[in-house]
Amino acid sequence: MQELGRLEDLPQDYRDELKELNLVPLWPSLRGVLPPKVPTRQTKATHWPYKTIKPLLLKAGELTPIEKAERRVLVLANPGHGLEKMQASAAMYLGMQLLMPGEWAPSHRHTPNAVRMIVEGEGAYTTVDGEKCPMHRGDLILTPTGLWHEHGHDGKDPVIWLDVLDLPLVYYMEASYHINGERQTVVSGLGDKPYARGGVVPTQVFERSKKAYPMLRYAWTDAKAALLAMASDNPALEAVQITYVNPETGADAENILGFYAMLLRPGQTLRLPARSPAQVFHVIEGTVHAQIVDSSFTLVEADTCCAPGYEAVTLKNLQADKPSFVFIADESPLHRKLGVYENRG
Ligand code: GTQ
Repeated sequence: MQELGRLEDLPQDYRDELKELNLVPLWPSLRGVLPPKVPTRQTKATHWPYKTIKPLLLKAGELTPIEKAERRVLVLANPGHGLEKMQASAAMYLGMQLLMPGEWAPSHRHTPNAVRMIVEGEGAYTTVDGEKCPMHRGDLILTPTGLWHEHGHDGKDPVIWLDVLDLPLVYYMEASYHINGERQTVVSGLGDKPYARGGVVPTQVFERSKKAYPMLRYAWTDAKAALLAMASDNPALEAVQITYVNPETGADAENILGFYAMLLRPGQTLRLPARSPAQVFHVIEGTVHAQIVDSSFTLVEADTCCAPGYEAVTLKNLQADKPSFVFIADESPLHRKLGVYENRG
């Protein structure tokens, strides 16, 4: 490949003059911004074991009252991006959030989209756009862009969940902001129940819901039942996987990030092809080995890891006698909408 001219090759007075006029020569940086064949990725394969996060999160519960935190979160930051950037990948943010019994995380809305994957504890709920969404382990609850949301807890034990947001992307776009609000009035008659069975949707005198986000809570019992049915009905099916979708349109549940759940059969090894989006893996049930570039992680229940884009990932269920279940978040909807999505096999 042709060596391009360096900045140092240019006379200092010329460089100074460019700088003064807010001008930059492209050629010394051209290969940096358009590297050959594969993008430069700051996202490093990183593993965040739950057993290391939980005690520190509980400690945060003692150190920082909810009023001083609003959201009591330890961010799972990718060292490849620099911890202060608080990003797991280019577009994904991950946080582990703690709510103690009786606490309330006040109502706000913001431009980034969020989801929560419930990790541990009973009795908490999120109210989104007037809908009270109970939290049970493995449930996925959406708080899409612009919708009011607040968290409350009527139970006895700490509740912990994983937040996944597209905050890094929205912040990079200079489009990230929030608005604080009043406690929401819960509206009855909303909720995911009418959507709980595939193939039928609620209808008002032949009119379908016009809501952009008709379903906000995806119960793990339903997602798991779908995966178990797929696995038992199709013994030859290699990738037993579901996508969390908008049940009115069939599109991804949110606009920027994609959410999926996967069943790994007892002892199964599954190679996921090298695709352009970065991915996050979180074990809902079981024990899974993940091979990502040069890193290999043993993920136990509630562990989370991330993988850069353009790399194959191999997952192995370390349970020989039981399926393992993995929640996956990725940047696919974003890549597809922007036309940069690739599957390199
Ligand atoms: O629960 O609303 O991890 O606004 C980061 C920002 C959680 C939330 C996060 C948020 C929230």
